Amino acid sequence: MKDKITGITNEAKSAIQEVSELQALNDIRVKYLGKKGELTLVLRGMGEVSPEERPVIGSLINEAKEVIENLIKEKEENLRNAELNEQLKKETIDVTFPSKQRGVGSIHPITKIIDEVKEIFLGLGYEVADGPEIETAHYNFDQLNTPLGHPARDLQDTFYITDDIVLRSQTSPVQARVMEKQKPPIKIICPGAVYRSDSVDATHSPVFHQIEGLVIDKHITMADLKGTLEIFAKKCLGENTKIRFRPHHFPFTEPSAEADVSCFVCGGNGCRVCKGEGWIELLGCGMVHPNVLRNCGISPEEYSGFAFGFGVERIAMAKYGIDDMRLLYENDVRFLKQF
Ligand code: 2NM
Repeated sequence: MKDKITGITNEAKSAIQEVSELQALNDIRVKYLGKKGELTLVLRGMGEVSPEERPVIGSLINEAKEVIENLIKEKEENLRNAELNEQLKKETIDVTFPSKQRGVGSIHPITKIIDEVKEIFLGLGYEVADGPEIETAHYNFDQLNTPLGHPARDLQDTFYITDDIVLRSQTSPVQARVMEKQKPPIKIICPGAVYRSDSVDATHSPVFHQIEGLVIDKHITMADLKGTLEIFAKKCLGENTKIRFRPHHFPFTEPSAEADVSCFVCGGNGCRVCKGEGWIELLGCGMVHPNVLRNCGISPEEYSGFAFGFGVERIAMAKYGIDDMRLLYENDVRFLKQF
């Protein structure tokens, strides 16, 4: 009986030593310690053992059981550790491995111009205002002294959503909204997208960007307008830049003017960029029409103001020497990276 127990124990020991998988180890547990396992069978055979030997054999069986159980437990721990190590090895991250290179983007030239202009006017004490791109005809036209029948309201030029709702054709409705809400003094610029029913070509796009400025206070004159635009032109295009006004017409300003700047490429001698003129058209401007002030609840007897507006794309094209507007919307990174 003793030899049988020792035999089973040794057999179990070498089986446990050789096993290399958890499932097989569990089979060993069943084989030796299970309900029908070999040690259990020996225990059942105790009837054949003499009464005085029984306690001795009993404790030998228990001892053998404990030894096997401990060996299995130890092996199980070893196998689980080995499995974990194997998994960790597979999942190792080599932090020295070169990473995938992602190209760093760049600021779009349109955004760059808008940021520069904002910076200049914030420095002059202006605030930045914005408003809806889907506007009512009331704010886009009526409030701005652009009555029914005016060519700017034509279906050919403006995107109508209904008779009364349009995609804004300029950012001035933002200024009309501010004038209604805010008591003067008002000093704002309004950058943003505007929409006109134009076909795409090298100098036109149905969506483009504008920046408009507005100043309303007591005693504002055309001299303030001219001085402001001169400071702006110098800061934006270089300290040697000169400015000139030509008479023009806008429904929302009176008098109105277009302002040119001396060519920042040739300094005014004439070159490819200014087409030999020495001057480049910069923006439209004027003194805010008394009707516009009245429409927005501001007394033209008490207050006056100036306004100006320009297309951001046109400035970007002149400043960066871009000859086709479509390049600004294609978003080819090889083009955009140049600015
Ligand atoms: C321009 C040219 C001239 C303008 C006028 C106004 C407002 F709201 F005060 F009436 N905002 N912007 C204006 C004046 C815009 O863009 C070429």
